[in-house]
Parts: sequence; C-alpha cells; structure tokens
Amino acid sequence: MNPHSLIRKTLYGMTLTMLPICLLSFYVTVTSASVHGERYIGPVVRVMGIIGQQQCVRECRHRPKLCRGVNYRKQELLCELVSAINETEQKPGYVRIELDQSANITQHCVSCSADEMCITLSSKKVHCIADSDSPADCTSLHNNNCGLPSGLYRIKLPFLGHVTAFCDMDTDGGGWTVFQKRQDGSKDFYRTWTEYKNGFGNLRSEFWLGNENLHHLLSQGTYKMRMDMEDFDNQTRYVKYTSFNVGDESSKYTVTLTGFSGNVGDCFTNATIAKVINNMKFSTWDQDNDLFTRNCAAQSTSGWWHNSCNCANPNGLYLAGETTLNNQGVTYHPWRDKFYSLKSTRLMVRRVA
Ligand SMILES: [Ca+2]
Repeated sequence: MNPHSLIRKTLYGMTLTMLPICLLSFYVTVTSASVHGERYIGPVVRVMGIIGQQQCVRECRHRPKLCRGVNYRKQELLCELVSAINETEQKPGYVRIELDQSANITQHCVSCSADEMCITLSSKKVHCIADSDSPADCTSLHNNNCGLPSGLYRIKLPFLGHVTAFCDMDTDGGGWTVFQKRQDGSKDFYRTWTEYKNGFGNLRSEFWLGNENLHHLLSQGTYKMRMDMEDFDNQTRYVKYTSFNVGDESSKYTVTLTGFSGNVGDCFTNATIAKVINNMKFSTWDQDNDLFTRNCAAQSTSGWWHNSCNCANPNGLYLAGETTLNNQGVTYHPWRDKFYSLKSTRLMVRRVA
C-alpha cells in the first residue's frame, strides 16, 4: 500500500470515529452551560453580593485566568466565581453556569496575572487591573455574605498571598476557618516538620492547613478556636477557647490559648500541668521541642503541641475505635481516654476582633 493512501485511510477512519465524539462534547457543552438546582464545589475564588446574574457572568469573564464558572443565587443576588468545575453538588436555589474561558483569553489579557482583572475599556483598549478585594478568612466571607454554604474558598493571608481554605459556615454560627480535619483515615498524619509547616492532605477530606498558614491567618486579629469531635457511637463533644494564637517558626509555632468552654473536660489549658498545650512549641518526630525526656511525637505518632506528652492527640493514627495501642490513636482523654481512637475531629478558628 502506498504511504499516501495509508494516511488518507487513517485520516478517514479518525474523522469517522471522532465526529460523533465531537458532536457529543459539543452537545454536552451546550446543555451543561447552565444547570438549575446545582452549584460547583469550587474552590470559590470570589464572592459578590447584590449583583445580577449577567453581571456575575461578566465578572467571571473579566478574570479569564482564574474563573471557570459561576454559582448564582437569584434570591439573594449572590454571585460566586469558581476556579474549578469538575465537581458539583445539589443545592436548591442555585444555578451553576459554565464558562469556556480558554477562547476568551485575548492577546492582551495574556499579560494579566491570575490575580488581575482583564477589562476592556470603551476605547477598546484592554487593561490589567489589580483585583484587590480578597477576604482575609472565612469569618469575613461569612460576615459579608450571610448564607454562603460550607466549602472551599480562596482567602488572602498576609505575606503568603492567596490560599484555599475549608470554611465551616454551619457550625455554631458559621464563619470558621478549618485548620484540621479527620474523618476516615484517608490521609497519613505521621509527618515531618516541613510537612506540618506547609500543610498537607486534601481540603475535601482530611488535612492540616499548615503551621505557616495558621500563624499568618491568626496574626490578623483575635481568634477563638473550636474543636469538634465524634466517636463511633455517633456521640459528639466540643471544646471552645475565647482566644487562640500560634507564633511564627522562630518560636516553633508556640500556641497560646485561654477561655475554655464546652461539653467535655478541658484538655488544652487545664489538664495536669504536664499535658496542657498552652505555651507549648510544635513537635514532629524529626523535630522534638517537647518537655519530655523522650520524643512525644514519635511516641504518640503525631505532630502536635506536645508537652510531656499530651491529653489529646487529634493528629494520631486513625485506629477507628477501641485499640490496644496506648495513646497513638486520635484520642481525647477526658472523654474516651487513651485506648479509643475517635471517628472524626475538626479544629477551626473564627475571628472575634
Ligand atoms: Ca523530648
């Protein structure tokens, strides 16, 4: 067979097989452009209140490198811009709209960064304009737009810039920036100093936000802290502290907290003196800053503000209930003691001033 007819044959075959696929994807794009009763999980990169749906779509178009679609809620005129459209959830009152932005990045917009808006002026000139109005934490998002659902949002931290965080908008009035979550053992928490410093895991399941993020987040004001936990009998407990702060790396991320309340014993400020976390430095197996002769992080298989050693071990091994291992699981001693590993924990902070 001569090479030309082979190429022709191959091209012909490709055209035939690709045609239905192209039609199909075109069909999907058209029909999925706007769906009622659903929203994109996101992350949500920008929230705007009191604007119309068309303006919401326009705001997305102004950010071609950041925005892939919008969630819009007519009732509240609430507009959420999202940077990812691969995951959706059912949510009454919402419409989600997908935007094909790849074709929309004009020659001039290419020079704009992801944090700049690309605006076309009436003179037809295109300008890159700083998009300055980013929320400092989940508390300001919640305060500015009451009724936002829990989920992933982009916030802006001093020195670090934009960070995606999980916001709990439902528990205890909402507005909580979550910095630790355990729920299924899907992530390994026996990690190094550097990993605890930078954060790890998956914001949709289990994660540690990172000591560096936590320090800069908390440097913005006064924060309260709340820890929620659940056992395998579906019982829940919580503790709350009216002030919570974490120092910088030179302090080894020393934690300070005061003002306990809750429906279970206080582990962090009023346990035996050798176990409170107040004024403790953070420790990992490869960086022992605890007050014990041996290595608490290695002994409790967790990174934490170990004393000598602890009265709760939220970052311990996910051992799922009763265990023979002494305080190596996800423990909270005043509740289920050292030989029971909890089902879920969530640690989070909310700005009070
Ligand atoms: Ca030690």
